[in-house]
Amino acid sequence: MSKNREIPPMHPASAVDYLPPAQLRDVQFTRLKDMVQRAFDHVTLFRKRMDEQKLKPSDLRTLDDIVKLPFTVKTDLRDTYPFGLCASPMSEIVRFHASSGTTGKPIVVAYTQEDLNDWTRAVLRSLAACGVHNGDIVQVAYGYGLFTGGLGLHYGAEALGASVIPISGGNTDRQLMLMKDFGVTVICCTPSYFLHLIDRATEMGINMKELPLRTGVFGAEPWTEDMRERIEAGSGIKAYDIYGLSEIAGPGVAMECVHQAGPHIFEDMFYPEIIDPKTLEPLPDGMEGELVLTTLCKRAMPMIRYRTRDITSLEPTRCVCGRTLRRIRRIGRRSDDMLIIRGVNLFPSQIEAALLKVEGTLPHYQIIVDRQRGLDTLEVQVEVTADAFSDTVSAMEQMQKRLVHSIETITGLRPAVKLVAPRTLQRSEGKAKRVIDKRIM
Ligand code: DLL
Repeated sequence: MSKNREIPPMHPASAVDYLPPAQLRDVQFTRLKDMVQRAFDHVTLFRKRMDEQKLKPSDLRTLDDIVKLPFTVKTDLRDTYPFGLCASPMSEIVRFHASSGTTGKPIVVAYTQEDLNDWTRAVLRSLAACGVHNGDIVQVAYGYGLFTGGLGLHYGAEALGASVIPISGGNTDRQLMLMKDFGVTVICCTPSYFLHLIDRATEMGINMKELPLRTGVFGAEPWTEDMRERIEAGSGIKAYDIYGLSEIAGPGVAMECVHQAGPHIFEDMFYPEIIDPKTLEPLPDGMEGELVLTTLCKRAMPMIRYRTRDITSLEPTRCVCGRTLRRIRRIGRRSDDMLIIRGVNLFPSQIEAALLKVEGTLPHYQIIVDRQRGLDTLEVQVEVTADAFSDTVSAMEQMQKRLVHSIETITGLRPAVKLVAPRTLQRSEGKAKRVIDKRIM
């Protein structure tokens, strides 16, 4: 079967992707003023910070004044857990999602129905940008649930008029069976999982190049141009980069168009800045730094100058597609120690919090991340006290089980846990080297 690569006519929701820059700035400024007023009126932490800086929403005279506003960081969500940053009453909130925090508790994000509609529109525009249309059969293999990937792509694809298979993550053989039997044309999952699907398809005697599958919508973790080449050569599809984060909405904050030249930010909804992560000073387009995003439409949980910790730059040139939305360079690293394992965010401090809950362990551990046949693996080596180490085999097994359970409860990831004798793990002079990441992308 041949892969149909015809580019569909522009979807009406995408018209705003092409707004003249001056008009786009007008839209951004009007929305920013409303957003800041809303946060000032309803979010205690934001109001307190504005008061400390002797700032009022009316001090925003132009869009560029955004640099005067205080930043928001991930720990603000932790410190106000679960609902402290909400600007809407519970009677207007219709959905929560959650993502990893830096300790035992997740960070929580809330949406009103209008927020969900806006997010759906952003995902619709994302899918339309890479040529997905009604008539497509879309397999959503991102996780459904508290993670934003599954439900985010689900509603966007439905709104586009595509037929959605809400299969969620995992169960690889079933994924491949449905892909083949239903004639799936679009797959949405993490790029590493898709590499795994290619490997397994080969083992099962399925030639992906002969399937109607033509488009992959890949994100939620860093990936490289090399991975794109491997994916495209191994499956005959076109692979597109989708970016997003729970704090801002979920997937669909930025998305590549058919030219595959870096994700366009939906700037009418999410205002981007790049700052130097050390000095916090704004950087011009083209310079690499930390991406800071301000939600321009969100009601339930406005985010003002949220420090994403993702390192990138804003492309100074216009894309050949004609969109006026700026593009970010592919995100390859972060300015903090967050790891992404099978699409799940993990902070080493969460592992530490989990270990502390189990008696007999020492505060020395090492996290070893690897990739086997496209799938990330996680091993945690933990030093245990001399007493615990000389205990019976069954006592050691019990302890190992408790550790696996504790880590799984806090992180959502089930690691292999290896107990080691005191003083086995290498000590470093300065900062302990907690993470060994052996993945080559
Ligand atoms: O990963 C939302 C998402 C779902 C995006 C599905 C794309 C597809 P979080 O779990 O909050 O949300 O993780 C957000 O993941 O700050 C980045 O560090 C990383 N990330 C997301 N997309 C990309 C990407 C979702 N395309 C964090 N490239 C972000 C590199 C990405 N990193």
